[in-house]
Amino acid sequence: MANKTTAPNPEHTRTGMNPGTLAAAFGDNLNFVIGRPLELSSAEQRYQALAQSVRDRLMQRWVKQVELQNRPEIRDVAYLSAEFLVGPHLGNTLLNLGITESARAAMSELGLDLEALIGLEEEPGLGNGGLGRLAACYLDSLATLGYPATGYGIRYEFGIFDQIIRDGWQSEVTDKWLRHGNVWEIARPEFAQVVKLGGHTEPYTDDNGIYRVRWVPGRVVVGIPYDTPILGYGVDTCALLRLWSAEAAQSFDFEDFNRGDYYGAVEDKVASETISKVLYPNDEQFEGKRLRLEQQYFFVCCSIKDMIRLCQRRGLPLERFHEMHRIQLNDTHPSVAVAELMRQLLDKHELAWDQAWDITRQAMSYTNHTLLPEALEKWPLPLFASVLPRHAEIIFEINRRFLDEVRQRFPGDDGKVARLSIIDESGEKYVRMANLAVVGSHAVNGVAELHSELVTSQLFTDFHQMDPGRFTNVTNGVTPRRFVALSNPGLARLIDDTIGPGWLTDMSRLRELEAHAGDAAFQEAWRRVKQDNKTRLARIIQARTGVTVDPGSLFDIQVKRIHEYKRQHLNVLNIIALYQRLKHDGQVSTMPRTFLFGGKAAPGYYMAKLIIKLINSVAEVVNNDPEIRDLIKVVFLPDYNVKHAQNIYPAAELSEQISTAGKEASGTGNMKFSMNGALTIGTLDGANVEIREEVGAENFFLFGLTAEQVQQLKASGYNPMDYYHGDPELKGVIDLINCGLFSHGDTQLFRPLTDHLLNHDNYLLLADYRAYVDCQQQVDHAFRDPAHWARMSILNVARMGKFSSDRAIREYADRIWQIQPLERQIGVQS
Ligand code: F58
Repeated sequence: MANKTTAPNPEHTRTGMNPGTLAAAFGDNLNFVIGRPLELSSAEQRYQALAQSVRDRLMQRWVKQVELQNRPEIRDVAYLSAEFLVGPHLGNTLLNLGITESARAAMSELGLDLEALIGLEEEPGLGNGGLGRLAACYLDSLATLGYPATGYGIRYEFGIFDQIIRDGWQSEVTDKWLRHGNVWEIARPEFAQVVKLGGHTEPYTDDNGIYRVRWVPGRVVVGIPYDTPILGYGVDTCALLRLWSAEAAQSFDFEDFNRGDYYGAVEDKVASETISKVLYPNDEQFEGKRLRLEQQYFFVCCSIKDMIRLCQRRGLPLERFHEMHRIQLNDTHPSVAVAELMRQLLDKHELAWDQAWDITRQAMSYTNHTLLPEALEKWPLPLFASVLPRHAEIIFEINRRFLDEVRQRFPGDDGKVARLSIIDESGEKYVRMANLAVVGSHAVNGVAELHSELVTSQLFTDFHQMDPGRFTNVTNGVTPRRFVALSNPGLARLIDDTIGPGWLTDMSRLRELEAHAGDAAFQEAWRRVKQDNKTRLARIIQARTGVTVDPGSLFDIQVKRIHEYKRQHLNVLNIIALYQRLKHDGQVSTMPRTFLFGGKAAPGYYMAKLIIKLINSVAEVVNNDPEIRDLIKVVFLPDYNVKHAQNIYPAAELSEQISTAGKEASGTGNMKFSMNGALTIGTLDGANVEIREEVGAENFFLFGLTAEQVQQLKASGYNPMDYYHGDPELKGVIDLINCGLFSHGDTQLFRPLTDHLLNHDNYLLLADYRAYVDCQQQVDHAFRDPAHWARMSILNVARMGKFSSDRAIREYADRIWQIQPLERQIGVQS
């Protein structure tokens, strides 16, 4: 191989950044790590060799940082999250190292195509959607801004299922993402932790006569950490992603085995390893399964013990734990951390209650991501206590002390006590994890201004009244590195050429594009980038679905989890209305449009699955109707994930953000679309409100009821039938679904959906229908003026600075964690 490359300095094959050394590194790794000659290697093996080569360069930087960070005075962030949806690593790490072009040259020197190799990576789908992806964007920003940080989570053996569409229906296939191994992680068995589960507690008096409790577990499992450094963009700093994998305490029970009980011997191993086996694929729907609670406790326990280990390694007394570690709870999934840190400090390290509580509260902060009542976690007390008997006791004691305080401040207000209690005692007893998270944290934040307002006014009203200072807002952000530079290199290049580099780490600089928004030549270049991206996506659509779409048509896209509150079916109602108009009214014209959908439904969520079936059924009819003359096309792209998202956002012209106002906490897809020059059609929900404020009302297609109007309408007795009977077009659309036009004459197939809309319509589709279809006509009208559209698109990108995850992370760092970048922390001391 070496004779094919420019002679490299062998000392640098693990670290060198030029094409020659990268090619040599690739050859070395292919030979010595993978054990294959180039000629006989598979595409997968070549990917492995390239990934190994990039990993070496990553590790070089990580090792340096570990050294710098290993001081007692360094404060770090522990981001606790049951999900991290990081996406493929190779392309992103090349980008962040600044060696994409070197790698491309190195590969082409060997006759290989870099993009093809990048495309082979299997993404770790360790999350459901927005919440998991947010955690990944935050790691990118923490690394880029140089804050010392660890993301702690679970190394699920099976991530979110792969979605396939059969006869228009979703089916799920297990995601074997570790099939070919995972180059990016390093197992660290030396930092394994033991986790107790079940059993009972025993009180005792210690040698000093102090009352103590010991937990005698029913079983123990071991957590093995797997580390993936996440490199920042254009810097040498990394964040660490540390994911725990569950193993049996003894990999085999030899006693049972020797007795001849082979199955008994492996049973414990299987049960232990089940804990990190699979990600629960539900979004916005709480499922009170014992295994889920065990997963949550498993990773929280391992992570807290790991933080304590670090304190001890750096010689910091545990009394100062909170000075070293700031713990962010990404929703309530890790909120048992409040009780676990207390348990460690009290039972193991023998601190007094008040001091342990002080440390816990100063260390913890909690982010709320949803108001939907069905998503709020509450564990039946008997289940909770059987898995975590000691934590149940500690939570009771936290609650007793807290409610004493409440009673003192609000004497006689039993209603308030009942509402604030961590234990729901209104019927069967439950542990309310959100209440535990609020009581145990010094800061609680929502994820967009409107959401944070609703968090205090509707969800945690009583907590807010007691301590308003604890509540704050941090509007979500997304990383422009993955979602602009990596996904949309054409746009990134055009921006670089226009305003120079620097905007990727200072998104406010995009404002400089405003000066060019009206420039015809710039608009033309802008449109060309979009056109290329659309052409590429059209090819992908063709290859993956067989549907031919016109790259000249308006690309109107809704990609996100399928959920009634997100209202994909409102989008469908508009498509059917348009279809009807085109068929029956010869006067009607429309700009050609491609309606694209993508997203997974929770496997047990029947209505969401029926919505997918409806989309595919409408697609089948519309796409094959010769009278429509290909003016509109409807496509459902299967298996929406991070990798596919990277091809979708850059090609979008219209971003559908049409949730019922007050239901979408923030949304982050809305930001990714807009950063790529799509205009938004949306309600005043979540971060849409702030996006519209930033980009300007005239550059945003707004429709629909406000959150307040939604509440008023519901309070005054909403009757969807009134809208059905009051709007002949709407009635026609629903009747058309019911008459079997989209279901081969089956008049029953979509009844559950249409009946629900007509009789309940919890998410007010019918109330918002007229405003939505009218707004879609404004979109059609606006799209007829390419110069005006281009101007609006440019202004959207120019004004999206606020939604960089860098801004969000700085807010967390300054206002919640009180933490400085590593360089500054070291500077302060020396
Ligand atoms: C999402 N939540 C919100 N939850 O719906 C979205 O508005 C917000 O932008 C995003 O968080 C980030 O703040 C979300 O994705 C989940 O997927 C949970 C997974 C675990 C079970 C419960 C839902």
